[in-house]
Amino acid sequence: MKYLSFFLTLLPTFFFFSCSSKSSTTEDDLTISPLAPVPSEAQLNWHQMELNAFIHFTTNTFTDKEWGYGDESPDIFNPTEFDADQWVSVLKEVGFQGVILTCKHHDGFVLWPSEYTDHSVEQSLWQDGKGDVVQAVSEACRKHGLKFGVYLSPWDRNRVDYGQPSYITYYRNQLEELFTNYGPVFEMWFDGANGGDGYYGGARETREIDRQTYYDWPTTLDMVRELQPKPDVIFFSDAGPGVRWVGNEQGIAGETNWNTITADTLYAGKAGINDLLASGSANGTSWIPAEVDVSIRPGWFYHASEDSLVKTPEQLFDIYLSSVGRGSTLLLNIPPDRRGLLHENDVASLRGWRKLLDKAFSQNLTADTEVKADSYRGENAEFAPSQVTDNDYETYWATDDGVTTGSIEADLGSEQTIQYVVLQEYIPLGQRVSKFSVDAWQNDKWQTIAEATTIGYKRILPVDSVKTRKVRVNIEDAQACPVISTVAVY
Ligand code: FUL
Repeated sequence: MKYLSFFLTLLPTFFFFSCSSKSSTTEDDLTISPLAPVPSEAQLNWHQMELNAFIHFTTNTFTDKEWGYGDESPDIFNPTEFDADQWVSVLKEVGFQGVILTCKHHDGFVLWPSEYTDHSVEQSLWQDGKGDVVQAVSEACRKHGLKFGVYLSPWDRNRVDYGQPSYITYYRNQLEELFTNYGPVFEMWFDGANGGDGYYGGARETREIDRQTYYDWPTTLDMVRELQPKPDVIFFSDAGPGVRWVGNEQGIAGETNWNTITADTLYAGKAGINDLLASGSANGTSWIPAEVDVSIRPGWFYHASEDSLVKTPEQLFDIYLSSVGRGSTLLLNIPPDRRGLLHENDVASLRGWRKLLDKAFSQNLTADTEVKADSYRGENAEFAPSQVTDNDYETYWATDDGVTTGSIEADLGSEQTIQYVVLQEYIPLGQRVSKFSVDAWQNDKWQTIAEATTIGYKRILPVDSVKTRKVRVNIEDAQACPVISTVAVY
């Protein structure tokens, strides 16, 4: 036992040296050292979800506002055909893996019958005050096999004590209800928005809080972790710690997108950090990937005036490329209407988008083709180039330690027209690649058809209908030996 623990103590040191070593790999030492930081199990699961849906629904849906002031009467919340099953079955059909619901937005109206406030569905006309949106959505998620997540706005324009310590207790009490009564929660979303003015129990004034200290997030997050030890909750905020905001609401992750960032000086709502959030940093000290949140409509909430402005399938497809296709997860907002249903236009757009995705990515032309590389780790079959086309994320092509460049080539068997090149790094071992290019064999020579920087969990490069029989991916720079799970061509 003693020897084992001695060995375990040495393990990190061993990893450190072998990780930073520039010497080449020896035959008996082929294990690839993780390049820290690496994702937690929950973060890895989150990456693999790729598509999550956001649901914005509250009194705003009935007042036509985006940010309710906090003085709305609960009576106005009265969806006539509320059907969470319709929402979740459509979301499932088009490929979403999880749903995050605005359980309370900035106006403070609470979508479940909370013990701690009289400003909730319990005081509304909806289902005679007996309804519970959180329960309906979490149950529909369980029924359809989607994960359930919560958005609970820290800013509360209704609460009389917003700005005082007692409000933090109120916020934590609400979290306790959400994390105790509705089954597992995969992600908790707390955003940094705070416009200052509000109803605040009748005070109708502007209140400033110190965004860095007021909420005392570390204590709140520890409390949540205790409420739900497993599965781990992913905490979203500008600064993580689970996932970070991408810095814009247009659906665009950075062309360069590191999952790593140094969070020490970041906090939710901090000004001037949007570009950093979009790109992350190569030498960041924590794994906090960017989540791309964007709405299918101009607003986050339903407005009849925006029925004709629902993003088209083509626009959604572009957003998919600039989010999932840049190594992020897409959180697409689809706001239910006043009936309590996803609107026909939104549903039609989602279905059209799914068709485009299926059409674009249905036939991987590298599947079972011959692949070769200029080198592979220890010339051992475990790291052979064929691992990138076996449709198994757990297997990969890798080079020797100290070798941070390499080319891998797929022969498609006959000339094909290609539109997309899809690459995946094996991120449990860290994000490594910082520069790569893609060549196509044309007129008896290699022509560069795409160049980019990071790969991460998934990188999709559109190439403009290139006709070729052979495709070559060149890793031109990496922070450590590249570890590539997938090279696919469509
Ligand atoms: C922002 C909020 O102010 C918006 O209303 C919306 O909820 C968006 C997702 O986050 O911070």
